[in-house]
This record gives sequence, C-alpha cells and structure tokens, in this order.
Amino acid sequence: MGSRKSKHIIPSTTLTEDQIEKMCQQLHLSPDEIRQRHSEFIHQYPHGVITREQFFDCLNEVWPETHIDKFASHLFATLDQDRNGGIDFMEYMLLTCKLDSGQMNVNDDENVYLGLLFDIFDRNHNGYLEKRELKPLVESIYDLAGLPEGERRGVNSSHAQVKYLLNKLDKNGDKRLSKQEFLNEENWNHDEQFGVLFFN
Ligand SMILES: [Ca+2]
Ligand SMILES: [Ca+2]
Ligand SMILES: [Ca+2]
Repeated sequence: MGSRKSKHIIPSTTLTEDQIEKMCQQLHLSPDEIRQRHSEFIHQYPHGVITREQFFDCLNEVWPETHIDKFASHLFATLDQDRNGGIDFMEYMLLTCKLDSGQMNVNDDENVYLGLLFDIFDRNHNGYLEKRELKPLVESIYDLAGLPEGERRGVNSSHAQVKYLLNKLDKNGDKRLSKQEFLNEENWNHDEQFGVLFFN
C-alpha cells in the first residue's frame, strides 16, 4: 500500500490568471492573498506539489507516536481530487480554506474536525456515512488515539463501535448518518466512549 508511486503528476509552479480568478470565486480570497499563499506553498514545495511521501511525513510529525497510515491514506485520497497522486496548490487551498473559515457550516474547531472526518469517510460522496464507511472511520480514530490492537475487542471492536455510533447518532433510523446527524455536537460532548477519543 505504501509503495504506490506518484506517477502522473504534472507539477505546476506557476499560477495563470484564469486559475487565480477561479480560486478567488471558489475560496473567497483576493488575488493578492492567493499569490501570497502560492508563493509560500512553492517555497515549501518547490515542485508545486505535495507528494504522498511528503504528506505522510508531515502527518507523522503531527502524530509521531501513532500509526497514521490508514488515516493518512483516507485523507490523502480526499484531498487529491484529480487523483493524480499529488496534492497541488488548489487542492491544498481547498482544505486550508475550509479549516480557516469553518465553511463546513459550523463555528468551532471541534465541529470543523468532525466535518472534515465526515468528508473524508463519505467515500462515495452521497452525503451519508454508511456502515461500511463508519468502520474505517472508527479504525482510524483508534489509530490516531493509539489504542493498542489488543484492546480493540468486544465492546471496543470496530464492529461494536459502528453499532454504537449508529444507535447513538442515527436519529431517523435509516441505518446511515447524514452530515447533520453526524455533526450534532450535543451527541458528542457528553459521550464517554467516543467523546474522549475525538476530543482529546
Ligand atoms: Ca492532485
Ligand atoms: Ca457515503
Ligand atoms: Ca440517519
């Protein structure tokens, strides 16, 4: 899994006026802000792209003690929208602007985090987290929280946790979680089982 090569990347280190205009509309930034962010990006990534390896290294720095591989793969796949194996400036900006401005219809950091998790794990982009999408979500949370494999059994197995999450969050009983159900903060704040993992 880790040996996938970044083969189809055509790095671009320049921005065209068309791209700037498009980004201004999409990201609600001024052309100057975009040029500034772009020059910072190129300073850090001179080839104009964040490779899979660089991305994993970066997350490893954030979570040095944990197994981030699965989570990093999901996050990378979400960010690499054109699936060319690298994160270009536009793809990078889509994420950072979302995080900066709380464009996920939420106001605080916890919810931006949840919103991002939702987007990452809604792999078929249908606006719902289904059972098969909740399992990798639970496993990634466990990885990030550093829960040892030996403790992921019984009530802590991913199967049991998916059931638990659905029981708790699926308010309309359709066996899947809408973004609204998933982002309902009330459900998380006082949750002893998952609240602790999510918000520590
Ligand atoms: Ca890409
Ligand atoms: Ca889905
Ligand atoms: Ca539901």
